[in-house]
Amino acid sequence: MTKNIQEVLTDCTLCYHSCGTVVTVEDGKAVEVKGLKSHPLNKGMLCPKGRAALDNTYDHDRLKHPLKRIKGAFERITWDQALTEIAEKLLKLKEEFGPTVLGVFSGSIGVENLEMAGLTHRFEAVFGSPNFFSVESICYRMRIRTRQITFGKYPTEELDSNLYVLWGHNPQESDFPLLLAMNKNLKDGAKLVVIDPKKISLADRADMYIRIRPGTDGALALAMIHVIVNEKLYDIDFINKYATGFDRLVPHIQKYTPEWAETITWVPAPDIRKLARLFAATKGASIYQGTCTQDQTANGTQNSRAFSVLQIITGNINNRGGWVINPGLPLGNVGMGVEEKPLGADQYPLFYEIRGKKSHFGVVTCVPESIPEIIKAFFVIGGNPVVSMSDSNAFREAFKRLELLVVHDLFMTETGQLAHYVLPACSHLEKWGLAYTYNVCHGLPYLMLRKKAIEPLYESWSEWKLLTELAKKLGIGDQFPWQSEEELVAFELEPTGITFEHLLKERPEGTFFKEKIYGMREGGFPTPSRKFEIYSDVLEEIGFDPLPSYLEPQRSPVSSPELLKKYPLILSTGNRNRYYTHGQFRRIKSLKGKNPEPKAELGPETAHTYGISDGDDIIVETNRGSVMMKALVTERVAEGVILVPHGWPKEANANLLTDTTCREPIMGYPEVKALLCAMRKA
Ligand SMILES: Nc1nc2c(c(=O)[nH]1)N[C@H]1C(S)=C(S)[C@@H](COP(=O)(O)OP(=O)(O)OC[C@H]3O[C@@H](n4cnc5c(=O)[nH]c(N)nc54)[C@H](O)[C@@H]3O)O[C@H]1N2
Ligand SMILES: Nc1nc2c(c(=O)[nH]1)N[C@H]1C(S)=C(S)[C@@H](COP(=O)(O)OP(=O)(O)OC[C@H]3O[C@@H](n4cnc5c(=O)[nH]c(N)nc54)[C@H](O)[C@@H]3O)O[C@H]1N2
Ligand code: SF4
Ligand SMILES: [Mo]
Repeated sequence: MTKNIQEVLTDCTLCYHSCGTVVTVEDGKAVEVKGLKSHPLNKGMLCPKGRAALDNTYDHDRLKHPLKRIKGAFERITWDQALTEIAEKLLKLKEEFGPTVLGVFSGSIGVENLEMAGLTHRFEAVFGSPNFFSVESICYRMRIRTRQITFGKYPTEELDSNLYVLWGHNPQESDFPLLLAMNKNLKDGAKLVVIDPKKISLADRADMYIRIRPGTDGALALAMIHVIVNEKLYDIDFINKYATGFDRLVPHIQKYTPEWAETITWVPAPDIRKLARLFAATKGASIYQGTCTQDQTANGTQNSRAFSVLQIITGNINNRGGWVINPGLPLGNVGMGVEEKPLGADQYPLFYEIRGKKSHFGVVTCVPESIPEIIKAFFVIGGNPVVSMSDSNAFREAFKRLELLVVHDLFMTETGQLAHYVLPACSHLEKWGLAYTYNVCHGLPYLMLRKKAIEPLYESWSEWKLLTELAKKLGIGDQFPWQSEEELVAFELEPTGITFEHLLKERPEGTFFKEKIYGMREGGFPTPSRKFEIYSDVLEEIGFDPLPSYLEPQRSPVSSPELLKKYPLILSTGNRNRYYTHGQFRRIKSLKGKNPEPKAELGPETAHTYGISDGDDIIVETNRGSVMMKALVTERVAEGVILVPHGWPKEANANLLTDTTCREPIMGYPEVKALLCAMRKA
């Protein structure tokens, strides 16, 4: 009998980049995955995770049917029983305490998965609760908010640049599309600067490598502004035409000399001057801000502001290779918000609202302290907060206090272990969606259908099916009007004028939905002054510095000398690794084989001081807890610093070391890039 063989053009969702793939399906089974040559992001290449996509989909450990925890053990139940019981419990809690008892969390997978993000958001709003949380309250949205404050819109770093300033960003591990673009552009003469406490391997090809003390990036950026201002290296025509507040920046910046910054950052003043001159002299230069690195420090919002100011005063906005404001894509809005404010909105108002424009996200670091007083039921859809959120112990203890915890995932996770119900989810190959390669992927205005290549395995359900069916049980089914996943995607596409059919039949490889426009537009930008706001009234109104400023990490040799006695080393957590996405894929042999153990990286002198050799088992400890990892001793890491990866399970979970109460003051993000720790041989 001849085999039915199909080639399905779809995207990879093993991380948020959404690279294009070709999946070969034989008689309903996906048998091969390759990179899609015509896709502008990955041009036919796949990273190791992408190549292992089918191992993830067909993993034996996939959750196969709904589970209910009864007296500490999980028992198989039917979907109908699970949804009936969950709905009954939710209605009872709502009746007794009101709808805000429900919190919904969607992880990093929900950032690139429009349907997951939209439907979970809608579900929580229709139920009547404002308490929707995504990883975006610890990652990335801070930079979006800050750039919106400054520019009115969100400009992004592009794939192609004349000067790449990797500022706490390592494309080799975390940003495969950028790595591909850099490989080409560096060969063609683009320049590279790496600012990182670790001399990442790309730094071997850099024009400058700047070794910085973790958490002090703001001081370096301010000193660069100082040099550019005082040496008059700025683009005065650009500033006069398009920016406000430069006159107030000039006196403000005087105190931030390179010598001042040297004592804080460990970067020699002459290097700061050299870096500032290089940056100001290059048209088409971009700061590639670590995707979460800066966000997760005490000065996160102000760091993003300082980077924005550097781009503005050198005229590097909307030019090729600079930061570019991208054409918008109006999509059918699946998500909804409610009038009431979510958790954290009063404490961190800019995360929720800028100039009257609301963004319906709660602050996830506030979740543990709100259970059970405010939140009593919690849904985790595509995330593993007990491992991924800071202060795992606080999340774990809080989740134990919940009356209802529901987890929807492909696999049993540490969060799932605590749940009352664990529900099996489809992989990206088993459902329809819209791949929207956009903000995080360097502003590429590209759209592609995420195609259902195979039928759902076992009893797994998509987010659409789960939330539609649960809504019916709750009596709010009319709020989920889409009869199929395809209908939902068609609804998302409606305002774009590009149809589902067109993408399916004419452009299975995807399409550019708009051309990028470089150059400055007439009529200004959507800020009150119509200009880029170097001086921010928005920040001033809520009591923060309207001009970029510097704040030491809360736990640091400078700000907490008492703590330093017990915890003498600087800890930064969460360096990415190309074989894993956060807590995922450690069960895939081809990936685990490449990086079998969690490794804490430290310099040789530091290792020597503590009697540690490469490969030793070590304990790293903070005021919150300890982890056990292997020591990786390398000259690449600054002395006195330990770099610890996140996403490892149990006793190697980096978030046993972090602290939800240690937060950036403007947006409430956890400080996990600059803490204090101790270390010893295990
Ligand atoms: N393979 C893989 N790719 C991923 C992910 C993954 O888990 N695995 N996660 C994705 C997600 S959700 C995100 S948010 C991004 C994260 O992307 P990024 O936040 O850009 O993280 P990395 O690329 O690991 O780069 C972080 C670099 O910052 C350095 N660093 C640490 N502390 C500091 C500091 O205080 N200052 C400076 N200047 N540098 C510092 C580290 O040494 C490291 O080289 O990656 C995405 N891509
Ligand atoms: N200490 C420290 N902690 C960190 C960081 C750090 O730098 N340092 N980085 C943080 C950052 S930036 C981020 S974004 C977070 C990420 O935090 P999370 O998103 O919570 O982490 P993941 O481990 O990727 O969890 C995703 C889960 O979704 C499941 N999944 C995959 N596909 C689907 C699907 O289609 N449907 C459903 N329902 N489930 C699916 C996976 O099996 C996995 O269990 O981690 C953060 N944690
Ligand atoms: S970078 Fe790798 S894991 Fe991420 S989408 Fe591309 S191929 Fe998939
Ligand atoms: Mo992230």
